[in-house]
Amino acid sequence: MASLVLFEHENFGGNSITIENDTSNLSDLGWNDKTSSVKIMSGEWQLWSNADFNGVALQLTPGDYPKLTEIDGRFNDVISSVKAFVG
Ligand SMILES: [Ca+2]
Repeated sequence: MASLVLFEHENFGGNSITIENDTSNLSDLGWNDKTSSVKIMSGEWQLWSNADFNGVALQLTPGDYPKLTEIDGRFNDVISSVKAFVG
């Protein structure tokens, strides 16, 4: 099963939430526009800036990403939906 953990602050700080299913609107979990760092536990994931898998996306493989803005400067507190990528 694919899973990832979203963190409120950089370097895996603040609150966190583990997600194992495609989530089209993180608002449903009280987690819209909050994520600043991510751990991809398994699978590949697309992290979208808007709900319903719209906007701009980051696609990440398993690993630790302590500062999303180092990957893409637009990605501080913008993630609104996440989807496991099936290649
Ligand atoms: Ca957003």
